[in-house]
Amino acid sequence: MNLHLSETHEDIDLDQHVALLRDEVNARLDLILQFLPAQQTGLCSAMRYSLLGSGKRVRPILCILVSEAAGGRGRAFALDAGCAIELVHAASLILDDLPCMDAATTRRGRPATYKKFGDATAILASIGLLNRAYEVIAEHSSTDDAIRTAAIRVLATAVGTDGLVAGQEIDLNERSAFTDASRVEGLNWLKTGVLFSAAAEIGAIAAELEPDAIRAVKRFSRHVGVAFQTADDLIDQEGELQSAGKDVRQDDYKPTLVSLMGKDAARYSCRQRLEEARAALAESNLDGALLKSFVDSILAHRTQG
Ligand code: GRG
Repeated sequence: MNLHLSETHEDIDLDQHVALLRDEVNARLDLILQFLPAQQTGLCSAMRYSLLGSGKRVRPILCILVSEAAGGRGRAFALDAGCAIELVHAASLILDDLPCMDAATTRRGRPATYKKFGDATAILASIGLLNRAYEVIAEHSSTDDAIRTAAIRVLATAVGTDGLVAGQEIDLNERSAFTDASRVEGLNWLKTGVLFSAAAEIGAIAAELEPDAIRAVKRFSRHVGVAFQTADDLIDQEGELQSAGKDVRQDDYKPTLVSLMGKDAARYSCRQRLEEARAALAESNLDGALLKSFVDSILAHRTQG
């Protein structure tokens, strides 16, 4: 679905627009993982199972909304690159659930990938999704090489030793000793913030924004990503498996902002982050009304006391 650019953002119903974006992303993800009949192996099934479950698609929607806030420039690329980010996210969830990591049994309301396909196929499916992600961006031949290269670089950095893998290593092997909320926030940045930031930055790159605007978009998404992880920690403590669609109370023996500061202070921290995000968005000079409402909508239910 394309945003009708003649409409002002105030005229657009956010929920309806986000629902249409989610449908558009889901349809694209399905196409991205179409395999030829000869390739229909357990591995391909595991990749589709992990990707095409009931994810909220927050990261691709963020990527597309940034390009739409810039007038829709580069939107087709933002859609595919956003989907690539969702592939990376799905790859990370497969690994995170493994017995050697979080040992979670349920994801998106159904058995974790390793529970259904076994550990080995789950690991291979994660690697398959990760590589398909880079392929999707590289294949977008109607987009300039410089834009595709920049997007791949941002995504690779987000996955690597300044991002997800570093966050996961710290989570598994260092976090238990944390007593300081700022160290937890640093970890939240690596585990979750970087991928949010990559999504928004790639949307900005797709729209060919000026460097100052890209920096403001990155600041905006950094605050959103860190707040999202704190909200996720609140879900872990307050949610139920049924509504969360995944195991809860996984963090009972881990330091989180919630365990170190208490629920009210964690909520307050989310609200502060939202304020910072709004300020950064205003500095970007984008038409950010929908972005702001979207971010409010994904965080609001957890940040209210
Ligand atoms: C090599 C890709 C790769 C990763 C290796 C395992 C790992 C390092 C990182 C895991 C990081 C992780 C699981 C962070 C948690 C992020 C998070 C808040 C997940 C929940 O996101 P939602 O709520 O979930 O967007 P849905 O299911 O809606 O997509």
